[in-house]
Amino acid sequence: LIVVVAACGEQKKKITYPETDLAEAPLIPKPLKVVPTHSAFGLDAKTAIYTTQTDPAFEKVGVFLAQTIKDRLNLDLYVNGGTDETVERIIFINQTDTVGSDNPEAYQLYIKNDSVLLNAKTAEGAFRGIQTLRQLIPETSNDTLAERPMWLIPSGKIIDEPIFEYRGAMLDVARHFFTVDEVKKFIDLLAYYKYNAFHMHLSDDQGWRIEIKSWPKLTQVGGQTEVGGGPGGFYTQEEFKELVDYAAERYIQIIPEIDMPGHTNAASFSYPILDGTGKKLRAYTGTHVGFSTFDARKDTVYAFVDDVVREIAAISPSPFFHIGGDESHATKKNDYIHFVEKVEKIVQKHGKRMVGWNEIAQAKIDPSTVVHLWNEPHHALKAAQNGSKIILSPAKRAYLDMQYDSLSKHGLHWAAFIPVDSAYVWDPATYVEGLPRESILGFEAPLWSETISNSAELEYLAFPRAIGYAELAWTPAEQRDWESYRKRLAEQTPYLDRMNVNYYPSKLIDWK
Ligand code: TNX
Repeated sequence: LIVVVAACGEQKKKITYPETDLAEAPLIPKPLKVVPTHSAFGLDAKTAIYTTQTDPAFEKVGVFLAQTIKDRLNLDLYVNGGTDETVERIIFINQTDTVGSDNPEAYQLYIKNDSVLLNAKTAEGAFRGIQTLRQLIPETSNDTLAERPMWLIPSGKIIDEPIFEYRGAMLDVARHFFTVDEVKKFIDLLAYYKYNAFHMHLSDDQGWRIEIKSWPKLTQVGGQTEVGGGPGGFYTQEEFKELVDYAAERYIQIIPEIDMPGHTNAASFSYPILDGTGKKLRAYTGTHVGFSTFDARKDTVYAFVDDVVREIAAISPSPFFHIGGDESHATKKNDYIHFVEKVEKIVQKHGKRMVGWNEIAQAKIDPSTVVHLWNEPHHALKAAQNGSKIILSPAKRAYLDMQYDSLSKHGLHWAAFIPVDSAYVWDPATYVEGLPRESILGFEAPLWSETISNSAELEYLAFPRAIGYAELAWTPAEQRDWESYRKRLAEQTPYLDRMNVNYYPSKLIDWK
């Protein structure tokens, strides 16, 4: 490879690049450190991508980059191929242990006239780095600088790594079902902004969305309903695996959630033996919460949970399994605690770390269990004192299903109206008073789907706010600034338009 770099170094024709400023590039999330050198790398048809080949994952990252460049610019770049005649410039994706950080997602970019060097310790870090590179490719090429069109990438150095190890978004596919393709499109958008976790809310009162082979009626019956009376739907295990793989190629883990012991009407309606309400069961397509519960004193219920966790764990590489546990208003408190403690053992038996909404901290949970804060900080504080890590999703600030304002077409407002600025101008790390920084696993933006049922509606609520949340979870608070952010956000329109994203055109942003 040294040879290739050297060969490329001997430029055939001297090009006079226009002055650039890497520090002004509209990158989101904003990188930790940017040092501009005011020249450019000319991405063109004679650019080749080389990667470290001792780790095949690095070559895959190179192929991913080549594919995005092909889709967008229609340039076919070699990955670990090409000859002296076909290669004049290179992008080298390099595995190295010396990126000056222990963070597995850290990367460094050195952008010069004839080479881009992307250093990362892991393929995951390299993948985050190529998102930065993608964001630096300009909309239009310069067609007069050389014999071929060149897309000028501003030169300089970027040193980057995230503040949070967990940067997630959630989609509720239970209230309304979203197809495999709709979910993939959302994952693509999340990957571009360096998310690394996608939490799927797979069951609720209104629907059960994942095939469980040992309990087939869950999908045959419970999968056929959704809010408003639509047809519902579910993922076969093969389809779920397809999503897991698709996300994994983007270094995003999928965290499956089966919500219990409340939010379980669809399961109990499919298998009445699970029910703990004693009331007459019927399919539910409304939007109330808190009326359903499993029978926490029945062995069959735990045999059921064991089967469900076992089957999902087997197709879910994420170390986490989310058991929900929220709003179990129809479960007696003692039963609830008993349930959470028993289910934690089941989750652990199948090799996973339990995650649950903040109510689970009422039980005696293991320090390895993660508490997902949404409404009651004291639960999270108590769990943190006992050693648990916390995922932060405070509804007033982080819920993607909250309306922007009273005129918003979709969404709810029980927690707050969340305009684009109030979604951005706060600090997750200090939001919960008294919660130590070491206890924070990360941040997640949940999107509940009572009021949305397709990609366009999903995107109206998620974008642009999910873009700002990506920055809250990646960039240190001292480096975040609303005025800088709103300018960079305005520059996302070419990407969002190219991706056909139905974002909400907030008046707070001077969209390009
Ligand atoms: C509360 S947040 C819920 C969900 C609803 C959401 C709507 C949480 C753990 N439970 O069941 O969908 O509000 O915003």
